[in-house]
Amino acid sequence: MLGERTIARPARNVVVVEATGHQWYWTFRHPGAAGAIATRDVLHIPAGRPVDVRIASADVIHSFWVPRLGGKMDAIPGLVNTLRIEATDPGLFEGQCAEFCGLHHTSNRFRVMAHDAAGWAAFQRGEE
Ligand SMILES: [Cu+2]
Repeated sequence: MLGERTIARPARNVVVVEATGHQWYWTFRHPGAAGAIATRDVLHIPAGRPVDVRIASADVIHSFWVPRLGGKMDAIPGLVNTLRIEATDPGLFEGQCAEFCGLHHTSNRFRVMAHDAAGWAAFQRGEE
């Protein structure tokens, strides 16, 4: 790990998740009731709470971008960059890699599922 940068400010009730870019998919890790929950190409978050996404890369430079949830942040090998996002309401949001990362860059997409409180609790119990 070369270092760590963040643009996020401290907040109450913040949820921390991890996103890792790959050629050509994304993996995510979330806090679960019985340990971390790993997914591929779908990031799960609670709606109405700030979420710090700790963004890394497994290979080349990618960029994590969910247009409807705000800014984008580079995924750089050896570095963890933190981007704070928040979904006002539950729903499904499209995300994509915003940095050319090779042959299948344009299909390096993912989705963000923002759950209501009950849905987030169920996800954390491994029920969905
Ligand atoms: Cu890309």
